[in-house]
Amino acid sequence: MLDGCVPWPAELAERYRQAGFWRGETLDDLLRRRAIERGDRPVASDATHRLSYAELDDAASRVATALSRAGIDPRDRVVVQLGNTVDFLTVFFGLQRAGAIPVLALPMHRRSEITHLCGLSGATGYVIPGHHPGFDYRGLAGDVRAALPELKVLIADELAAPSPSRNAEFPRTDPSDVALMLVSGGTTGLPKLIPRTHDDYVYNLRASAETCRLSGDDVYLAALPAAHNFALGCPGVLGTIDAGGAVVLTDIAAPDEAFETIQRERVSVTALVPPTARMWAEATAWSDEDLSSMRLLQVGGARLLPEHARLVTDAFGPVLQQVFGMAEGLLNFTEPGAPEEIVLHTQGRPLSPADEIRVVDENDDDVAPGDVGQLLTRGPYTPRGYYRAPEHNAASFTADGYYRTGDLVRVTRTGHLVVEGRVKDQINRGGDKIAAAEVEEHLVAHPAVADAAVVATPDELLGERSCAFVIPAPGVTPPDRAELAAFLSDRGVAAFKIPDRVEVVESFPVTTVGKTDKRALAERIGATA
Ligand code: OOB
Repeated sequence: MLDGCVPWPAELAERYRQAGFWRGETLDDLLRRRAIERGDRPVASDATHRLSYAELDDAASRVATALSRAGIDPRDRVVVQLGNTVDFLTVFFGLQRAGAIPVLALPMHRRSEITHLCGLSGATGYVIPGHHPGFDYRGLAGDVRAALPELKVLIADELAAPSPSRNAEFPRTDPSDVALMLVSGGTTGLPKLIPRTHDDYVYNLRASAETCRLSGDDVYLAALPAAHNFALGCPGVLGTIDAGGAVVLTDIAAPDEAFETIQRERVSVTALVPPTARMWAEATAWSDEDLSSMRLLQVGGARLLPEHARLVTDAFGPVLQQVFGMAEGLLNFTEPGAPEEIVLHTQGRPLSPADEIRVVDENDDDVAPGDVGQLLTRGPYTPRGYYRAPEHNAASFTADGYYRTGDLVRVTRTGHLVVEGRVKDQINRGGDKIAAAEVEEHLVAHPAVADAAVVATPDELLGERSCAFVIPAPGVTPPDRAELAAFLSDRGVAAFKIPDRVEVVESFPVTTVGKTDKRALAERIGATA
């Protein structure tokens, strides 16, 4: 495995192979195989492009050839920042064919995040869209290159452009090596990278597709960013391609547009975060589009309240599937057709028979069955460490390789998980994850801020929003939200991380061990909101 990664123990890896979880197949094998079997069948479309399996396969070869000409070598990391367009897939599979490793940044990441991801991954390249309505990615790339002058900036549509020269041939990648890196939601200063191997990720997407009973007849709508694990491989765009189906990509999740797309393309499966699912459910009341092709509506990324789950089933029929997953691996699904009791009130059951789950107290002792505790997990698609992060790994994984999810769960008698809260210092803003510490570090860089503590506040629509408590530096005018928002934007912080609310205080309440008592702070907001 690539240097800087933590491999699974050899004995366990052998067991995963023996049991057939790891098939020795690469993501490139997957596309090549489907291209032979399904040639002219449609694989992907967006607002302006439509590709067949054979065309995607060919585009992947062109991109791989162009990457290699640009000096991208096998095992090089390449940060990819593309929205939901066909280019996302041609670049993703082009990198696979060239044996390079996509590092999947989110479209909303900005200078601060991208510079960090390029630096941490040691990326040699950074792929951006050629044209993007509403945001200047070339300008962003210029800013990033100011910090990392060696970085090669590559334009997605130029990579995929037809070329008269012959496509290069590339050696096959080792299936036990890293196929891609996902960005973690993060709990500490800056996002971490999760290396996912071919073996683990092919299993992840194929097992997800099986659980969702995907077939070549399915049409998957990617309305969440394809760079996010949920829409990428759970089963997402990759699971759909593996099943021989078709993928429709869009950056617009608003119901008017999405419903039109569902009707036009006969979409059968999609994945949403809870606030969008609720918006869609409400919108069915006044829409007259034919949505009868929808057979599976996945909702995950943040807690879906039972009353909102009910809204969704009332609006769309019995198509709801709750998904509790994480970029770090473990996925839980409610089974299609499961009783309402399960679909409305639980976040699903672990995907794999080899997923190991522990629910523990603060001493890492198992809680009594059915009690709430911290979820630990390991298994065939849950990596053993973040990339180049030994110190962080020591805190995020147990000595015997369990990942500490930071989620508080209980397990029902049927083996389904219910998410009850979390212990990690993170805000879940409608599915977008914000590491409190990351935002705090930016805030204290402001000359008028002596200290900062960022907490979640309840929100009717998003579930949570962020509130920054700040202690002003002595003798200055305390900064207000507008001032701090502008400051964070200037520092290149993604917009969703900018605190929704700022409260100026003289001091922070402290716990008995002298740490900032964030729970007490959050309660203060609860009282004044
Ligand atoms: C998904 O992945 P991430 O990496 O953005 O976030 C993972 C975290 C979980 O640890 C949990 O705190 C929260 O998001 N979460 C949920 C949830 N699904 C995720 N909390 C409550 N209920 C749920 N259904 O969010 C993700 C990855 C793959 C599939 C689905 C979601």
